[in-house]
Amino acid sequence: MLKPQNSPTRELVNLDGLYRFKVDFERSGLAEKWQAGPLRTEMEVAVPSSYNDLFPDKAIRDHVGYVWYQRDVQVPRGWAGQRIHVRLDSATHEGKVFVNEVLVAEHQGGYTPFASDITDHVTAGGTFRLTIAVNNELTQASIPPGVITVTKDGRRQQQYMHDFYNYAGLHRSIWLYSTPVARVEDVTVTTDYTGTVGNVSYSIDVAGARGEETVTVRVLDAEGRQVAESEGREGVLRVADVSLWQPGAGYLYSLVAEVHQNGELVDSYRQSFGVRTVEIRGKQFLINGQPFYFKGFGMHEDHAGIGKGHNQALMLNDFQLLDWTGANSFRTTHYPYAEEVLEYADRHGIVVIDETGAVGLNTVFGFGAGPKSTYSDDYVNEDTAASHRQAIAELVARDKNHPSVVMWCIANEPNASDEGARPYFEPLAALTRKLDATRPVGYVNVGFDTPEKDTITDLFDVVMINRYYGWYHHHGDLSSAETALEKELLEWEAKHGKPIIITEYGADTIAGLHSLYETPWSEEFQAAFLEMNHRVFDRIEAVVGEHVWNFADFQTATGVIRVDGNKKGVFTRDRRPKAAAHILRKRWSSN
Ligand code: GCB
Repeated sequence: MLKPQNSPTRELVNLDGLYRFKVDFERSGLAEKWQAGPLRTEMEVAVPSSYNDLFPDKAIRDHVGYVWYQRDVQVPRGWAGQRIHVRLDSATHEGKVFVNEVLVAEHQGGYTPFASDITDHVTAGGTFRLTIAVNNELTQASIPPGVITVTKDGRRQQQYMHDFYNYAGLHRSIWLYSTPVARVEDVTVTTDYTGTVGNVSYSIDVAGARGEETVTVRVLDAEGRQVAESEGREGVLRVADVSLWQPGAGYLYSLVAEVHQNGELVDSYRQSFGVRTVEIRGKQFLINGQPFYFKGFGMHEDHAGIGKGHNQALMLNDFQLLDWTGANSFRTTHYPYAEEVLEYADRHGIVVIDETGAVGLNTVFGFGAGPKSTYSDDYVNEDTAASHRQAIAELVARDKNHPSVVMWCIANEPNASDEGARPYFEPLAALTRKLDATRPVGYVNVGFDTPEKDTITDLFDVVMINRYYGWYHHHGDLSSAETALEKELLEWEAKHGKPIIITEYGADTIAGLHSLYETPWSEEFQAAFLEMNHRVFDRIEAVVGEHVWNFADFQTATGVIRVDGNKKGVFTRDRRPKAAAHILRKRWSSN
């Protein structure tokens, strides 16, 4: 799915800002058609942001159901004769979009964009009322899944099996944009190279065509010089003296796709891409034929005040801190991040493992009185699978052209040992490969699904495992933890003979808590914990990466092991370094 842009033939208006806001406590908004007129409310809310932490009101923070956003929108006068679209970069977790009273788009899945052609409902030069109903409910039919329970006194409560707060709202930008009638609808670019020549395979989808359109493509280098051109909706372009996209050096080309009618330019869309290859060979992960070692973090889109709202300044600061630690990569735990994050990674040569929102497909963590078995009618069922297929398809559709993305991760810590796991995951792994044959596919394994119990890792290209020896196992005993971790890693290596990435390892740490005895929760313990893990990783040939959990402290649902959130960050939530950050900087900057 193409990101909207300004081009010689397209215009883009950003609709971020303050919206009228109403929480649908009585769950009556849809029946009463709140979209039919101005929302009756004094409240306003900021877009982009999570709404949860903006108001000093527990009822709003804990609300389970719809909230409503509304604003008036002016359509530029010059857009007469064009197609006019509205796009939401995300609505978490479900969005319904109304233009005046008409429902123009509905979308499930809180971390991928959706758009609607609203030309028939608006007029160039006129205004319309944009209303968006956003639902934060997680059910068996959503990714991530969840369960809603009702207390004896009638309060609805959201339960979920993942360890981050269920922030909701309009976390990313809203756009109004114009396109020509006949237009570039999609662009797919895949690359490799032969010697010094880059091979750029492309395919262009055209929408709204009458039949006589022609398509041309041009490749521009980073300085804007044309280095290749071709005609037709698909083909292979050759780029001489190619500059590769490399980890640490994100060289980008642009492919300009143009649609012509009777020799006249009608649409122009510019897609950036990098020329690089990714390959698994034996126990190695190769980028451009060179072994790559992942150094970095699992992260979260999470900040005080704005929750999961995207903010360019905070994003930039996170990237600067990543760079300061010497990290070369991260995983988009546990959902697709804002596209601006991937664009930054593309430009700066940062390697990304791109993950769907499929987290918490596991009842072993316990749901109170909830479902006992993961793959069952009352938890992960055919509805979940359908949403999971959609989540994978939308992730690939959105992110396929990002050179920074070197691998798809289709789930985090699902139950991989129950008999339902293989029938559930086999088709999903196959689907991902069918949608994109150029990138390895993985899933992330949970600690209790050991090499013996796991039934699905062979379906994937890389072994990705989260291991907490010294924290959840052998808590505080780093010596026993070291032995146990090494033993298990050797078992994975022997069983699969594939590269292993340690996708999570970490210890909760209270910034400022110090200990002479390396006591858990102290900064000294976190540092010693990481050093123990690193000693083991360095002894295992198949280990090709280490992603610390987590980059920064983050908010979670409250729980007996969560004091104002998860404290495994090597930075605090306001991005101050704990002692461990210096350990990483030393290790990662020196090799
Ligand atoms: C995990 C999960 C992650 C949690 C982490 C923890 O394995 O993947 O989402 O936050 O453990 O800190 O327990």
